[in-house]
Amino acid sequence: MSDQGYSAKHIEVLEGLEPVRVRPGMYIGGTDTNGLHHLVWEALDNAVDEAVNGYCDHIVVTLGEDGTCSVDDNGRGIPVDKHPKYNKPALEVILTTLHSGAKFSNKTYNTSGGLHGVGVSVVNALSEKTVIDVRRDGGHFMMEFSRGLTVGKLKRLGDVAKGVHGTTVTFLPDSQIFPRTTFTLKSILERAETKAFLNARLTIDVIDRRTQEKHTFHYPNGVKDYLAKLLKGRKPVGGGAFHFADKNGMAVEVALQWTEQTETSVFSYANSVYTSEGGAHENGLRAALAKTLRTHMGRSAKYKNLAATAEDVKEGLVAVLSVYLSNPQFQGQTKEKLNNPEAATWVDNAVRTAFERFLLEQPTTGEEIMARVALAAQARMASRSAKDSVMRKTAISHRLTLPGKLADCSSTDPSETELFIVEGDSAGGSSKQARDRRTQAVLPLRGKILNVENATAEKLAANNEVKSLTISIGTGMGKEFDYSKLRYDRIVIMTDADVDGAHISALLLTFFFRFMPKLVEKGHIYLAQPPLFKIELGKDVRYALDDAERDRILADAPGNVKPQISRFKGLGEMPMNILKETTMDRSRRRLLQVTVENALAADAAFSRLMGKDASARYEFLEQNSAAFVSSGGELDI
Ligand code: 0RA
Repeated sequence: MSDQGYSAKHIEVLEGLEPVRVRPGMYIGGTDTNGLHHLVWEALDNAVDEAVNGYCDHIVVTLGEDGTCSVDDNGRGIPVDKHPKYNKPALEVILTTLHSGAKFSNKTYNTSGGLHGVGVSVVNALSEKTVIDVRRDGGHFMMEFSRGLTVGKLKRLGDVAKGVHGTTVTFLPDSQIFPRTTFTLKSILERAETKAFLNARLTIDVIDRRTQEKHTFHYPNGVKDYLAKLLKGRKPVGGGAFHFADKNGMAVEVALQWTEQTETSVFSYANSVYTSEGGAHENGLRAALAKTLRTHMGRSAKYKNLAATAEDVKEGLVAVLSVYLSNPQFQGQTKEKLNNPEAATWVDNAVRTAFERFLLEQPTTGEEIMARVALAAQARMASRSAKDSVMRKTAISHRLTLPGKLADCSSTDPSETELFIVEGDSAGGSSKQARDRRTQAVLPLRGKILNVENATAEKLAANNEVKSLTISIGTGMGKEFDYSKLRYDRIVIMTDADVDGAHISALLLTFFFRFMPKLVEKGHIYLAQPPLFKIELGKDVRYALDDAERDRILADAPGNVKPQISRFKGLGEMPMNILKETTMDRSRRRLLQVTVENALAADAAFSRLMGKDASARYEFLEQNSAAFVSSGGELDI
């Protein structure tokens, strides 16, 4: 309180911020660590607003050893001249009145974040001490506050050189309000990085004087850089990202790419404020992508009969959407939803035009995006009709209804168990003997499982082999797939080392790719490598997977002994001990892990093989069955 005593204007100001101290939760969500950091976000957002409007390109956030946080910007500086209505410096009004100050008019603050309508006065209300330092109009000014009140008058400390301008807001959170007043560097770094992604010309330094750490964020490619970061560790579809910026009227910027993953990640912002609940701008984006892709697919002979939904279009999408508008309305539980209806139409129209052009100009990428959407649509359709017969059973009582022919292992710890899928009952018999009963399960499938590529969803759902497989694995399939229900760490496809065996492997892989892709992505699918030849070199017995390995072994063993070569007809005829030693025993076997680099490319190969085109199939089989894993296989000994 200043020593001037109570004047009418002071009382007005005091009443202004009193509610914030009485109910801080209403303004910053709570007084826990999240609430504490809200003060930083308010201060930072004010500085970022200056950048959004083109007046500022450098912000420095400093965490002091004394528990303060300061946000410095080189924006216009908070006005210090007398506010006509209140007859006191604008700075004072801004700091001591709710819903006032920086955002008083659209004229001064063209695309102000508007934030949650509270701003820097809330920081003042909830801080033991707030110091505002302003460089503006050739002068260097300072004013101090405490718990929402002024502490002395605005002071002019001296002159600043022509062209120097900016604001520094330094505050010490009030320990009477916050049980814990320690700032978390990591949260501040994340926030600063995002703001830098959304404002390509802005540089944000974060300095932690408690630890002497310094970080600088500057992303000249803006949301494109943001997208690149989001795509790390994911497998993108198509040759490049779609990026688009439109500054006519409302500013819209989008960077997006589809991935092989099934999750969707859309990060949307309005005036650099994160809208976790989406809203109008996000709806506009979704509508534009769905409409454009459906139109585009309708023109393609291959996809025109596929009724892709907006959900199918969203699958695997990673997107950053940033809009700037002059009067943002935030709504919803946490005020994190954009509610301006005009934003939907605006984004929809702008994105539709640009995305349509992108698809036409980059036909290869366009083709891959359509294939990705088609994959989602197929999985959805298969999953819907298979749902009742397979997924429900799996979800409700998966252990109780395990298929009779599954020889399960005794361990129920999924991290150590393996499921061997074997071809036919006789191979099933010998592998049941050769396994480690504690950790290895065997599921014999009768002959060839259904051709997944050609089957209708109904047929697939009714197929007994598919049912046994899905229930044994435990996860369900398609949209119902639940990774947490996986019953085995490794799923090993074990088929004969011949063309028929390769065909069955391919059918199973197609099934996994289409209906349980995550198992492939996460490296749970393996191909057993049963030998084709036994080569006896006197007492030395060797096994070879194929002709080439046989020849190498023979070449390495020159002349001393006459080799005895025998060829196994199939797993069923392989003696139990040999099956164990060469193919199943963890310490001696070889396994090929299916880590397909590009599931879509593999899927196309499967389509060629499994589809109706018999000549393509024949050609493919003739070439080499091992080509199924050619896009990435690892030897595991
Ligand atoms: C009101 C009006 C103007 C700028 C600001 C507030 C302003 C507020 C903050 C808070 C942190 N940094 C800030 N920088 C500027 C515009 C005044 C003009 O037209 O010059």
